[in-house]
Amino acid sequence: MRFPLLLTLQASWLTVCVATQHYPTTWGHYDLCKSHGYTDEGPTWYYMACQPEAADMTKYLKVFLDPPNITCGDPPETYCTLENPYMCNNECDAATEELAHPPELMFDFEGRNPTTFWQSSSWKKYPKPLAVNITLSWNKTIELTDDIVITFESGRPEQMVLEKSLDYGRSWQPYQFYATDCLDAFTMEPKTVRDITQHTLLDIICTEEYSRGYVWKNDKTVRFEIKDRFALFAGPKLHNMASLYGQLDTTKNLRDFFTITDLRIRLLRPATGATMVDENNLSRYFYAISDIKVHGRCKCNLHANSCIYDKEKLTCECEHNTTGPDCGRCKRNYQARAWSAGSYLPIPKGTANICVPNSVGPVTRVCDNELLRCQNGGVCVNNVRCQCPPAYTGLLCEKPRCENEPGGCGGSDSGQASLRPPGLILLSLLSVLGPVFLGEICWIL
Ligand SMILES: [Ca+2]
Repeated sequence: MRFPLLLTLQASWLTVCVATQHYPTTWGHYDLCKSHGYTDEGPTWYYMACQPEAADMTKYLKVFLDPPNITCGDPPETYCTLENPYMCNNECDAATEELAHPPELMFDFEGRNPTTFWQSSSWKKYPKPLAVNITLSWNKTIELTDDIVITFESGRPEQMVLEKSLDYGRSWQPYQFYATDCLDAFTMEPKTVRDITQHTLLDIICTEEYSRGYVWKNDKTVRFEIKDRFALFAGPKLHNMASLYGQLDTTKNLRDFFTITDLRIRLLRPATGATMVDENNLSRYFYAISDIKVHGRCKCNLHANSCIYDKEKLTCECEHNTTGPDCGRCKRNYQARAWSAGSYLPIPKGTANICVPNSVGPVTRVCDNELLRCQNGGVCVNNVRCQCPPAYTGLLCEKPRCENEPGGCGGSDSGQASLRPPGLILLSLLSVLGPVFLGEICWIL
């Protein structure tokens, strides 16, 4: 998963080093987290959160079923439809490729007709529950960026739980409960994602939205709504992603909510389409899933904008002198201050939180001569503050002083437009693009 974006960034970087004389030719690592563009006033930098591109994460998972022998076809079995007990032409035979329904068919390219799907053996042991756990493991922390969508080829289950793990499957928490009758199945009041507010976003609900029986045959999907939850902060059309990222930057619980290492789909009761189970024809009852969508990105703690898949493992390509699978610690000899995650917010509000060489000594956060530069001719004093020229103020001398004066900077002699650092112009405009869902670029600030 080495993304073309990285190459693009490096290419534009080379161009820009030549083109913009007032920037030195060495930027250290932080330059990988900004890209080059043009405005009417000339070249500019787009600063972005240092994170890999969102992608289809089903390419990188391992799937485990429990019980392991629950897949149909060994021995071969014939199934009837739920709607019509006399229509029994669904044959499953694990030894015949065209009639086999192995788990990998939940993740192959869909869009063909007929669809390909995994199928369980039937409910032969009724009334003992037909329970199946499907575990998806990435062996890497992933941040979800879009809805999880499970498409059932048969009726949707009458009871199901979607669970997540943040510690590689050692412990599990529910994400959402699904049932035809939430009170009966889980003693929970039925709710929908529309009942959730900013204050209750972390609440786990039971929903009846995705469990209607075969009379609603055309509706085959079960969903865990990520975008609707994002919309509570970013607005209905996710036009204000900056607001969401501001929340993510400061609220660990919220970040963790969308972060997983594993997902587990617990199928607890198949579709029956009726109150009574037909014990004379149990081959009508089974699970079949044609597709599972999981969209997300490697979690790299905002210290990498690329994630590679090598030897069946995802790894962040860490920048900022960080290391570890999630860039979760400073490299050896770069521990002059405690490790900290990067920021969704651009300099000067946010910071790359670069790990600092031991030789530098304790650092207090504000500026250095190489990476967190004072702007507009400001001079960094002892890494503690920027000494600004008279026309500028702000932590990194990023603000024209005239902005605070009566009449603002409208005067003809302010000269701010041409001196203003490239990269801070147009940034708020670009932030509305909501690049989590644009696919090709990291989010731009
Ligand atoms: Ca499929």
